[in-house]
Amino acid sequence: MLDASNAPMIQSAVTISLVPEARGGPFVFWGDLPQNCVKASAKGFNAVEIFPRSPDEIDAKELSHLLRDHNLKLAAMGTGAGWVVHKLRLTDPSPGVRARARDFVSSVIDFAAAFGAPTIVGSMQGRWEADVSREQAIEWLREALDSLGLRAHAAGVPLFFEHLNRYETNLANTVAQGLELLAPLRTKNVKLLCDLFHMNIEEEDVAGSLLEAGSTLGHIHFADTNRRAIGYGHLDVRPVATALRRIGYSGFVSAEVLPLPDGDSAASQTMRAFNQFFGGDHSC
Ligand code: LER
Ligand code: MN
Repeated sequence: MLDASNAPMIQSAVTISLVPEARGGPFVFWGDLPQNCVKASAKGFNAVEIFPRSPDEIDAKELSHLLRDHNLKLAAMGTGAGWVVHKLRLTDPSPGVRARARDFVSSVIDFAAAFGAPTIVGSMQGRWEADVSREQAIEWLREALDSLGLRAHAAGVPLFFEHLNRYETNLANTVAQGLELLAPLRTKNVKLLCDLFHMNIEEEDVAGSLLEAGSTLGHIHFADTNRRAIGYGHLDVRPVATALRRIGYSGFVSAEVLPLPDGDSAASQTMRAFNQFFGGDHSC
């Protein structure tokens, strides 16, 4: 999408978690999809990013009406519940668990794609440990991303791979490692999700790494250094916004942040920051 100056438009999104087991996690709104769509729209967000327990627990017709009635898009769907609730990982030593992990991600891809939305693989990447070597885990992860990326492609949407900080995975922590992981895939349909919170921990230069991601960047989790709303921490956002414009990024910046001091305040602060850095004036 382009604005009047022909610069690609970056759009805003806010997270809604439908996973009670993830309480304490970095999501702005929790439960109550209808009420939280009303809030997201009232705050001025372009889209919502939803984390379901399982797609079977969402009524697609109801979601479709909610998005239409509140003029919202579905920015993406997360698969974190695959790990948090169902203990599924794409690199689990058990072939049965790996197969169920793929099935879970596939079910989210199929559901989200009907809304034109990509699916995120983050925590479900797992980690290498015990009897599984790093090489073996990377091979399993690449195989899974290849087949899930092809499935998403057939459904007309990308698949997002999110590299995480060292406390959550030992497979891919940086943009460079994410690009190295994706490079040999047969499909080019897997894009990087860069979460500014993880990047603040792992990257030497957050803006420089976004430039390195370039056209492989598919999605941004818009979070400050302390995982609170942008502006409640000490991230230097200006070079990040400049880097996103330089690579012609036209996706969502999505608030995946702690609901502090409460979800409404985190959402309002995110929109203030969004308008400051990505609103009409592109000079900053
Ligand atoms: C987990 O820390 C995270 O950032 C999520 O987006 C992963 O699903
Ligand atoms: Mn994230």
